[in-house]
Amino acid sequence: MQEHTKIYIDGAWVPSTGSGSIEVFDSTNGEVIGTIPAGTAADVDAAAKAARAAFDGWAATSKEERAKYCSRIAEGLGARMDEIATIVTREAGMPKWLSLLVQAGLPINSFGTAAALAESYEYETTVGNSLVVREPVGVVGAITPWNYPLHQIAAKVAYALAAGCTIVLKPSEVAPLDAYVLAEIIHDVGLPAGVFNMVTGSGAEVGQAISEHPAIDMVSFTGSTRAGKAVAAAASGSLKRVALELGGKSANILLDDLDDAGFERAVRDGVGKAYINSGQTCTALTRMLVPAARLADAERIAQDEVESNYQPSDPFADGARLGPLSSQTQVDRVNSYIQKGIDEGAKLVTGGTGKPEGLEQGYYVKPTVFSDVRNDMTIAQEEIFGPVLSILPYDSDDAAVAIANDSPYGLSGGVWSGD
Ligand code: TXE
Repeated sequence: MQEHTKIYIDGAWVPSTGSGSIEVFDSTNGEVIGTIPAGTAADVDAAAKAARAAFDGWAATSKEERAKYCSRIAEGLGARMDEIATIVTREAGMPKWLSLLVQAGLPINSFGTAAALAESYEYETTVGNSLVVREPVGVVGAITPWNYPLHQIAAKVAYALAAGCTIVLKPSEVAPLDAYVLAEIIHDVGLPAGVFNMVTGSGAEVGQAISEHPAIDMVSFTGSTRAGKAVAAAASGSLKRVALELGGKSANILLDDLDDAGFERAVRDGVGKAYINSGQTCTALTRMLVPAARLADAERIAQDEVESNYQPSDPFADGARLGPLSSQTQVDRVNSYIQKGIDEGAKLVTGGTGKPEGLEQGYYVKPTVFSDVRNDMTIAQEEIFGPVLSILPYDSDDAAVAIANDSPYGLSGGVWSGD
């Protein structure tokens, strides 16, 4: 049980001005594993002022100095990898062995890459008789989600620090415990006060306050489309820069020139690319497009792959491939999409609604495959964010491309060919 009672502002652990707290749940059994302060707009104001005050000094540091801090943070994360992987597996449900590589590994990589980039980047270039100078944007607000919680934080914080920006971070209230590890490491490496600040709390209060705050020059957000729109609207009042990374409904096109072995390999790989992190991945390839003549083969292979290799289990168990989702809210959301797929007439190949057998505790759902999906069905248009794969038949390459592009999303994509 981790009871956090402080937030991090101006180089110090301080209490929130509010009195509320938010519970954090263990995805494997639904138990409370921690609490964090429900921060307030006043906390964001204090953090933004600290970041503003620290900005001129931090922006003026040498690139070597900024690289040194990023490297030290990477080392600090490296020393606590196992702890980070365990926390994120509890928060988000990814199998522990994979969490070590991805959830703990990627943040180390980000800080390491940022260190190298800070040193090698050309801040000044000459174009004709002009000198182009690249400067840090200022104070950056970072609002992050729960699916790859520390990776999403690192992917914003590391590069902002390297560029000479100062930061106000709001981690996801669903998966905030890993962010405390990072803040502790940042404190231990002695980053100058005010360069990094962390206010925990809800999106509606803390996220909104960051998006609105006039002293914050840019907001970088990853999360739902709904919240992204709220961030962009709130940010417009101060005309700050906004970077949004929202969802996806990406297509994986299997072309008709694949031989049987290639087709089987592509279908099995495609299941994995839809199911990684229990489908809680913005780039998940959730629409598999197959030649109509091979639809039955695709169903048979996908069913075998899911039933042989992707049965849900405790993510800490040996050989775990598919853990739970991150919250009861997501379980309800994913089950309601599965029900919609059934109601709208898609063919249920495997899975369905409800709890998998023997996994009544925790946020587990049944790994599901639908076939004969039409692209106008809800399950082909909306992001589900669970282990739910839709297989769609197509008649020609052009038709496949048209189906792939017939989506409000545009994040990712895959193509398999024998050539
Ligand atoms: O995310 P939220 P939710 C998608 C995915 C998922 C759905 C719902 O489809 O099923 O979103 O997830 C903060 N102003 N993705 O509702 O709420 C919030 O506190 C400012 C895809 O749980 O968007 C958290 O820090 N901030 C995505 C962050 O937004 C606000 C990853 C993300 O949570 C806010 C997550 C507001 N008004 C969900 N409201 C991806 N791209 O990978 C919330 N937040």
